[in-house]
Amino acid sequence: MALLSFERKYRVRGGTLLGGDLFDFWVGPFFVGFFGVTTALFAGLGTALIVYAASLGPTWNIWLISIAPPDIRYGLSLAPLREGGFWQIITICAVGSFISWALREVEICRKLGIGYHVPAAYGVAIFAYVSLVVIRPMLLGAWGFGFPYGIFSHLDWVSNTGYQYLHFHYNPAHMLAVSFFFTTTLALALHGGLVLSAANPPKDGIGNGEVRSPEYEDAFFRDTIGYSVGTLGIHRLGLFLALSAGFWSAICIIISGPLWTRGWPEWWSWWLNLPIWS
Ligand code: 07D
Ligand code: 07D
Ligand code: U10
Repeated sequence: MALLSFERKYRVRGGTLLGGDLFDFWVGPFFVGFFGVTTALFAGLGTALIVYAASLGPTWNIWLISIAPPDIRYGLSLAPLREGGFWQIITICAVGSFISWALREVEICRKLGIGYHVPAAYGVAIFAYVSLVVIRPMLLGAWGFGFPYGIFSHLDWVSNTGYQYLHFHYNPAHMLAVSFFFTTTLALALHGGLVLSAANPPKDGIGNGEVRSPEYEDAFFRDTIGYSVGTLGIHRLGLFLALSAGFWSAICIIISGPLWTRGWPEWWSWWLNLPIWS
């Protein structure tokens, strides 16, 4: 079915979680819904606050604008607007709009009668963000442990936080996360390559450019590595790899400080202390 006639068929009422029929409509290509409105409100307010806080700062240089969290001495209390309070309200707006966006995705899934895999996956990204600006700061007792909202300043935060633990690469959860990120790109490159190779075969080769079926894709990997994970399986694997990358990222930063306060290389002394060496 062509996309436009499909849209006519499925663009009907129902499936919303909140608001009933009130916001059950589309604006151009966008489904609105109750959570579209809350997304727009949170994102609009958050963006306006970023622009306003930037207007008070020393620069309009897009790379250097930075809205910092409060000083550590404010602990978990509210800070004055210009001393981190903007960061706190912007964080509330960000969490509000990310969660609204996920719930809007859920409503769209319900309308279409498809699974909730995409919003669940986005939930892992939200978890990683919340682990940085809510969970870890709360465990450490101050909002000041969150990262500043600025393009370069957030990179400084990552570097400074990394060196606080001497050598962040020795964080075992960071190792898992990094390996899952690398594996995700490997899997997507293999999958994209394989699908295109079957959909776009050479015109002058065996088969004269005729599009190949999934059996050919299976056969390629059976011939190469002795096993094919299958056409549905590669998508399950891809989702698992990508979500694991985000999940272990969240874990690696939550445990840095709340669980382990020394340098990460020192954590590995358990290995040297195993009784088998003595
Ligand atoms: C391609 C989808 C489109 C999204 C884009 C990002 C904004 C920010 C805000 C001026 C893949 C839109 C950007 C809305 C403008 C202001 C105040 C997604 C795609 C194009 N980072 N990070 C970037 C964010 C963290 C790190 C780029 C956000 C953590 C490193 C962009 C968050 C840590 C590097 C950006 C976030 C961290 C970057 C490209 C939130 C650990 C880079 C992002 C909300 C995760 C790279 C100058 C990209 C860079 C980069 C945005 C969090 C580390 C500005 C929104 C604190 C090491 N980050 N980041 O393509 O070039 O994402 O930085 O958590 O090297 Mg970051
Ligand atoms: C948090 C983004 C969430 C985004 C959301 C959506 C909008 C809308 C609108 C475009 C999690 C936002 C949407 C704003 C935009 C429009 C229209 C994603 C998030 C909800 N590291 N490291 C990681 C590597 C080193 C350090 C993660 C590699 C050094 C610290 C990942 C290397 C030191 C932290 C990772 C390396 C160090 C990390 C990031 C190599 C510094 C973290 C991915 C090759 C000296 C962070 C949860 C991530 C983390 C993190 C990779 C090096 C420090 C696994 C490959 C040794 C302090 N590093 N790192 O988390 O775990 O994405 O955050 O050297 O905090 Mg690291
Ligand atoms: C995949 C796939 C597959 C496909 C695919 C894809 C994965 C099976 C079939 C998809 C993949 C691609 C298309 C490839 C490219 C994608 C990427 C590289 C990922 C990154 C994506 C981007 C960078 C694009 C990001 C763009 C976004 C997020 C859109 C931006 C949208 C907006 C600004 C509008 C947002 C909509 C909202 C909030 C809800 C509805 C709201 C409106 C329409 C606005 C109007 C609002 C109202 C009516 C409410 C009132 C609001 C008020 C009052 C608030 C105002 C307040 C103020 C203060 C301003 O596997 O194969 O093929 O294609």
